Amino acid sequence: MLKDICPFCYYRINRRRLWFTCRGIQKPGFRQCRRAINNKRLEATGQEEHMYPVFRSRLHWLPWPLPIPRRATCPACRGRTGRHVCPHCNTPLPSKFRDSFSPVIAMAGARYTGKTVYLTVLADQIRGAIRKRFEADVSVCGDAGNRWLENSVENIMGGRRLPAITEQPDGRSEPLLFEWRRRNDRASRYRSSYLSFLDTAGEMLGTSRGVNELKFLAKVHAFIVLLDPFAITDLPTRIGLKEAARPHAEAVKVVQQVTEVLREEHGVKGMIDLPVAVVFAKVDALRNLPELSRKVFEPESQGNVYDAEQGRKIHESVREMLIDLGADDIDAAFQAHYTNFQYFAVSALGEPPDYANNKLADGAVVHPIRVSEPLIWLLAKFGMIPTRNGHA
Ligand SMILES: Nc1nc2c(ncn2[C@@H]2O[C@H](COP(=O)(O)OP(=O)(O)OP(=O)(O)O)[C@@H](O)[C@H]2O)c(=O)[nH]1
Ligand SMILES: [Mg+2]
Ligand SMILES: [Zn+2]
Ligand SMILES: [Zn+2]
Repeated sequence: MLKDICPFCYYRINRRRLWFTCRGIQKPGFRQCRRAINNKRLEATGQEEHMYPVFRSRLHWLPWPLPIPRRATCPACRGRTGRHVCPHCNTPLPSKFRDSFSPVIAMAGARYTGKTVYLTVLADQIRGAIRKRFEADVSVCGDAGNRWLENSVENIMGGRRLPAITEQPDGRSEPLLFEWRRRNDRASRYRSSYLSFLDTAGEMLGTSRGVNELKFLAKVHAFIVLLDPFAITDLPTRIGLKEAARPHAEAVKVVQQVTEVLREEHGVKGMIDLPVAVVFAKVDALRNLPELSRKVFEPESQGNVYDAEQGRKIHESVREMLIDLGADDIDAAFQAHYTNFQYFAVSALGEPPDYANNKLADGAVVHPIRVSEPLIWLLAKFGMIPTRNGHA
């Protein structure tokens, strides 16, 4: 059984034991509750939004699986409410959060790897192509998430500008949360799950400070580790990469740090079984590299299932590329520590941008390559979409 995790603070919670927040509608004769900064929320997520008081249901102690009421009475104003919050960070949760399992996926990668561009393009595909392909009903939760996505899509796809460095002074920002509704077959009801993605600041990885700051990420259900192929040994020189595009941290160091964090947090002595999608970004720049299989640039799978065989082929191609490039230390690091990882090769932009001016190349449009595959693999792993030709 997968544990429930708050999609905002990444703490383990029990979705049948959520707290409530008052809605500010008091019972006649009682004084209305006031909104204020919630200190727990401020501390856990940095959110200063004013909100009504939170409390837990009087029936909180009932042993599971007795039904816990969906609504509760505010102890201060006696108003009724059905709005749930996370007991740890007090962030209001979407109304259907308690109805089914919701995967929380963290993304990590060193500075300049392409995380913000990737998340923007992926999120845009979740709302578009992925939604259609899997006949799901998808929406972004919350004003802040919608605003971030609109801005980011408009900048990259409309304005053809690339993002500035992602700043996170205290190491956190609010994750992007999607509601994903789909029925498993025509007869069944729609089920809602929530997908939470976090765009971390790259400065966390590749530096010694990194390990500590990354700890809060380690409790998630799955990881997308984005690696910069330009951070592989002498590859930048081989492909004649411009100085402006050269990365700061070696890919293998990034992998070692992620492993260290996961190991420590999960307290594992043996192998780490958390699903980890190991994603090489920017593969557009490797188009002419003989070590990378042409498979990566072939058309992607279609249809509303995850194709495990195709997934394995790409995995093997990337693995062979690593070995041929003399980066077998990266592969060795995954083989030695993870039981549940798979390689992916993606490009969010589809072709190299104008690195020096931080924008798309003249005349270029965004045409993503395989960006959705890591997510589709993970959705299949969580049983949210079907798989063919083997296991996810
Ligand atoms: N060739 C190529 N370059 C890319 C692609 N995506 C991003 N880049 C380059 O990588 C740079 C960094 O991208 P970001 O998405 O800002 O990277 P980040 O990982 O969010 O960086 P931080 O926020 O600083 O941690 C961009 O300015 C581009 O130059 C891609 O699909 N192909
Ligand atoms: Mg960024
Ligand atoms: Zn109240
Ligand atoms: Zn929380």
